[in-house]
Amino acid sequence: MTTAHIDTFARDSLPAIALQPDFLFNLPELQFGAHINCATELLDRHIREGRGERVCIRGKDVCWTYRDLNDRANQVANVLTRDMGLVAGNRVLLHASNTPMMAACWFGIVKAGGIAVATMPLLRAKELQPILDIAKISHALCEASLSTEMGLAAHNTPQLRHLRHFNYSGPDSLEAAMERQSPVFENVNTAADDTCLIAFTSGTTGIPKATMHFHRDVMAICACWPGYVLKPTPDDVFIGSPPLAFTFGLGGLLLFPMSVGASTVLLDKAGPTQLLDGIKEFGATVVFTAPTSYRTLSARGSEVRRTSLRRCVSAGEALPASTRALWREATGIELIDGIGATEMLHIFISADEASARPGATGRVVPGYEARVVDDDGKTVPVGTVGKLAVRGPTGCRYLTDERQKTYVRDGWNLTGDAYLMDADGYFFYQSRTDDMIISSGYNIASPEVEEALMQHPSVAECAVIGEPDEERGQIVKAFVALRPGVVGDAAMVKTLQDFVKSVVAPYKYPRAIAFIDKLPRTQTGKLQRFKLRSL
Ligand code: 3UK
Repeated sequence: MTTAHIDTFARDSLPAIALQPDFLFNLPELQFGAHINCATELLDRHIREGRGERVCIRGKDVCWTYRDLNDRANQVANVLTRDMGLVAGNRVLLHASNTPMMAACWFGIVKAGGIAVATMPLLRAKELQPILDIAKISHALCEASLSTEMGLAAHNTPQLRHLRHFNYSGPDSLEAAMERQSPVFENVNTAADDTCLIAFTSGTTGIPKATMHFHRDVMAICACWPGYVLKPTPDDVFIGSPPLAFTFGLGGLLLFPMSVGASTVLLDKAGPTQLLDGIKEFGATVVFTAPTSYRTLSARGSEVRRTSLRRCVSAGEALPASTRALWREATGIELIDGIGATEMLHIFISADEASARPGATGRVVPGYEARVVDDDGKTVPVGTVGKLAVRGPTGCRYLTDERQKTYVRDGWNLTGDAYLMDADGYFFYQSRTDDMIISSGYNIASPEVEEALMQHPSVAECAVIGEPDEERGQIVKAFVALRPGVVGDAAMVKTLQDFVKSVVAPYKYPRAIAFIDKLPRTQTGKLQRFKLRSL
């Protein structure tokens, strides 16, 4: 395939073929030609096929049709290539909260053959800096309200040559530059295997890892999970909380709705309250958010019942069976759980409402293969805990990173999760492979103890870790946030310990319990167990 990239940095930074995972294209939907620009498929196609006047994106005071978004994305592409000297293959940092303009920028970059590197809005200069360096970013588009940290990071980055701000009305704004450009642009005819986005892992520790994804990969995730599990229609209205910088959000709130010609609502702030307000205001039918958000919102189930919501997707963290039950009782809706990863781009194990089973993430998504393996990479018997290994049309390609060898073994992607598979092919999450607690020789998965604790009415949230112990190697320690009005005293410790013993095997009970106000989480909503370990 002939690349359209003039700047070949991304191609030159791919892992050696021998270190890459196997890629499978075993579905009729996965037969791709040599050239794809995913922006052409997801955006221009709708206009070409007569759907230009349908609503595409809504946000605060904004309602854009497919044609509106396409015009703006074309103007961004013209600004990038004519004013800012972008050539195909250049990396463009996109630093913004979820707004329609951020989406226009994403498509503008991709139309121009650039590589979109979206970053979480709350990142500080110190966190933006390594991203600018690792991806060798030459251009940046930044929301004006985030300009301080962006400016600090840009200051120390000589290769960053062009920076423009948007979501404001100054004469030097991106919008002002767009006004001077034509809304017509001929999308660059990129190769199916040209990189179109670099996503940084939300990694809880260490140097961030940059994962590279092709135009083909974007089309592959649109062809697999949505069509087989979510089954959206063009009349669906998508909404949710994950940032577009997190591939869970990029897929769920931008790529998937657009792949079927549906509409999406982008909220720049999407805590549980704003999310529920948004669902009501925009008549949303499909929501994407994390387990904790469903837990919080279940207290307002009767309000949810009065909305038009019909599909609720949970990912990013294990979904406790108790949260699934709570949501169903409160709202009448069965959650769609799915495990995805930045390395895999999106969800590869999941179950729709009809086939969901409590405690299981689901079955492998069509297009993917999954198995549970031992340390030698051999498949373990049904019902045995081991490491999750997956492969499919997408997979891990770290940008020049030694850790490629850890994530990919013998063509399979190892996600770092401990799972077991039952005889029906359902996959049950146990823990992160490094979060298995070994106490007096017993293997104890933190989430199982957390699940038990969460069934107690006094517990709002909790997290369980292994604490070093002379006698037992490790002991189970729980951090518990109590519901308002409940007192965290010695009697409560005893109550919770006895409760856990009554729900799961007694040896799993937390020998130590500490009460805290709030659990430490990443911006993608993941629990930071390592922070608890250092408390
Ligand atoms: C964990 C889950 C149990 C698991 C993601 C959907 O979370 C996403 O990507 P990340 O790179 O993290 C990947 C890791 O998160 N995880 C995610 N979902 C589940 N564990 N059940 C789940 N349903 O440890 C995985 O290895 O931040 C999720 C779509 C795109 C994504 N990038």
